[in-house]
Amino acid sequence: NGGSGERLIFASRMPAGQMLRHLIEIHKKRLDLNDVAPKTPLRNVALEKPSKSRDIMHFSVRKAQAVAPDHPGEYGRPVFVNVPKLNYKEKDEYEKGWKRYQFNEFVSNMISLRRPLPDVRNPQCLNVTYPYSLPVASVVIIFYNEAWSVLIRTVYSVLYRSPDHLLREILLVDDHSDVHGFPNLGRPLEAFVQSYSKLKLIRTENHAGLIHARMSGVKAATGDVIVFLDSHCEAAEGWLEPLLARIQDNSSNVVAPIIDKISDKTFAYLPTPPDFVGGFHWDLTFHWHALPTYITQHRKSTIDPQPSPTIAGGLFAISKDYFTHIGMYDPGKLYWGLENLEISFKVWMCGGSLEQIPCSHVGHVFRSHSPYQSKELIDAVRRNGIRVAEVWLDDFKYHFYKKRRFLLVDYGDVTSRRELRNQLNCKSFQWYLDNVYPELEIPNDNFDDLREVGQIRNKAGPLCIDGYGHNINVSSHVAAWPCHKQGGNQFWMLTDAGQIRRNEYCIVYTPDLGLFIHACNKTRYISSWNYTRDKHLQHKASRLCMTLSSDGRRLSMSSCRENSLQVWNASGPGAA
Ligand code: LR7
Ligand code: MN
Repeated sequence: NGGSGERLIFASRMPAGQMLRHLIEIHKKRLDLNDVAPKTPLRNVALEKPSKSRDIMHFSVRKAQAVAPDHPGEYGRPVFVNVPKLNYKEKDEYEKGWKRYQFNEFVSNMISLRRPLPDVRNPQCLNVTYPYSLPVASVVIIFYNEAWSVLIRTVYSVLYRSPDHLLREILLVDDHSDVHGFPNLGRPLEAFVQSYSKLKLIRTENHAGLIHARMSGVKAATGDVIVFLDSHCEAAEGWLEPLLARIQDNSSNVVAPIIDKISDKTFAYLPTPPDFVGGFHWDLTFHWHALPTYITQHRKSTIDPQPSPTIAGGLFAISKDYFTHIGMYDPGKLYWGLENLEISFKVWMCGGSLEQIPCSHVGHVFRSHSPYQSKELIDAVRRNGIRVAEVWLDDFKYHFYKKRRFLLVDYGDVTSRRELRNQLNCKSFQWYLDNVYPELEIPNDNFDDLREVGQIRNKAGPLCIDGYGHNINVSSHVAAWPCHKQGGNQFWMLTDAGQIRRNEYCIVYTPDLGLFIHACNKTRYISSWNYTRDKHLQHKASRLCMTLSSDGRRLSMSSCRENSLQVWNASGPGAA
């Protein structure tokens, strides 16, 4: 493995605490080459270099020794910190770590950057041999404001647990981290990268999110296969060969390792239970899903690749050519989220397959909160979801919209992504559900009879039909409001049968009560409308037309005539 990581190239720029940590690392590296447990306990390292100042790391290490007899975290053991016993400075560091990263950075800093891990593989994996010659990997690790020890441990795990001839490079893609707030990620990281010939650092010009960062990595990659990892992972022994071998079998196999859990609290390495693959809920969130019996009962061996309806998204390998062929990720996506389902649906529907490989294990730090929650991020997740739905879900997208309570956002233009789907000759979402994910329960709403879906906008001005609530049968509850393109109360489904409905509720009219919203099933007579060729909404029973008042706030019914106040554009899917 190239380069000399032991040179103290950036020592002078380091604060004292980091410096000592760095020295300890170097010391340990001499001891634990090839990841065998060091013979000298870390305690001695700390004692050999007594710090003159009250160095934080020095004391942390000593505290750690008091609770863990060996090196902290070796073989994936949990590290516990007796927080009340920490001194003021340590406590401050402990809390800051949690706050910044939403995991226990303090504990991570106590653990060797190259700790050995338990071998959690199915014992049968040890009998498998892989060809020497396999496609060569470029590992793409994207990061944003990542903790130093966690990031470097990820890099080391790849560097030292991948056969040299199968690892072309590790591309670290910095999604425009805040190098003032996270100074280690500035020049110290550059110096670190320079000391290993296989490492490359790419910095994106702005903070565009993980989807774009991954694509920058792919563009720079020179290997045959791209392997994506999050920046808080540990690749386990033998992780790479099974992934590459499966892609060598067929370049349209997209494969994920088993993702073990690294505890956000103790950094313990915990194997995941076997036989779980990726699924999703109709709100388009990812979840783990037990392998159905029709697979577990018919497979030859428990270490066979497991077909998986979806992947978690962060950790997978894909042939670079195949990834390019299927159009990578939708570049209209922002920041974070839903790229996992996009790639999942796309791979299956466009002729590839998605598998989890039982003999390949990588740990990932699972945390309960995201460290970068913001309004932009929430909007991005919403937008990305609608883009996935509009391109891949066909009419099943309405199940998603319903889960979202029809709350939509402006999702931009998806024309080119739909064209891509046509060009690639991809199958329907119905096919995907029937063949890839038959276990998924489909809500029993009927979305087969839709004529127009979305907002209903008046021709005279930017006002839309707005139902304040779904189940309140008061006439004032359907009105005209400025169109907001967010769906919700302005989201309607115009059906072939002539109902204007959202969920089970319809716009109805009686001369006595006026316009209001009521459960559709009991109101067929008063809830039927004609959406005429000149775009009038004509109520069938009364023959009257929906009319916007000239002050633009109220809706009323009057006899049909040629008047833009009676012309309604009910067109375009989603938020359009
Ligand atoms: O703006 C950002 N820019 C980034 O580069 C935000 C994040 N990132 C980086 C970040 O440093 C990390 O390396 O992107 C990576 C993923 O971000 P996380 O770790 O906050 O995401 P996550 O692990 O909580 O979420 C999962 O879903 C995401 C949806 O977009 C991504 O696909 C993640 O890669 C994915 N993680 C996994 O699949 C690991 C297994 C988790 C599960 C289930
Ligand atoms: Mn992650």
